[in-house]
Amino acid sequence: MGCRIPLAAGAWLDHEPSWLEAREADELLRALREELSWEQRAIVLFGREVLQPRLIAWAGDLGYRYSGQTLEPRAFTPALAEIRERVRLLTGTPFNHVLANRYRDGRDAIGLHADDEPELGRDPVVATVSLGGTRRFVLKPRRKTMPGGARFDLAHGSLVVMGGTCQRHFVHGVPRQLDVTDERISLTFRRLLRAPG
Ligand SMILES: O=C(O)CCC(=O)C(=O)O
Repeated sequence: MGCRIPLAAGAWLDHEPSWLEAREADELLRALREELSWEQRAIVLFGREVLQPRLIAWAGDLGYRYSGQTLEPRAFTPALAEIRERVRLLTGTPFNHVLANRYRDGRDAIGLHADDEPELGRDPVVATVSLGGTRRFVLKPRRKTMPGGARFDLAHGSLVVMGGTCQRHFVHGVPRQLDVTDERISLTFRRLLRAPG
């Protein structure tokens, strides 16, 4: 059974810990490891080029620009197309882009950030499927005066959907967890309204 975590100022987050059955999640993880072209890319952070501490792959009808890099349009593989359709049926959002993050172990991470690129529009819905090792998800208000936030584990086969004003008022991330040795892959589905200008 999933639950909605109510947040301040019109933001919301849904968490379905066992969205996929274990067998389906295992099969998807195996397919993604094989089908996707994984790479470690450099991004611009505080004006400096650094390697992202994780591998990425993606698929999308339009290019996606974030953190000073552009991901060119790339076809959805069969496994990505199938899971995108399932996420669309649940959320009602016609996602046209997916960014896959591969955390090789607990040393890989993604810092606190918002998915607030202009191409996503004002209040985007962003859905994340988690596969493999369990990692901690952290959501914090941007302003110290705003209440709320969340911190919970993302299990194999779970789904998180952020919506409303979440990207305007909150930042989220997956911090380093040095005790974690398992690999994790996340699929973050977005709907781009236009190509980057
Ligand atoms: O791996 C995750 O669960 C989060 C990924 C994320 O925040 C992103 O791709 O923007």
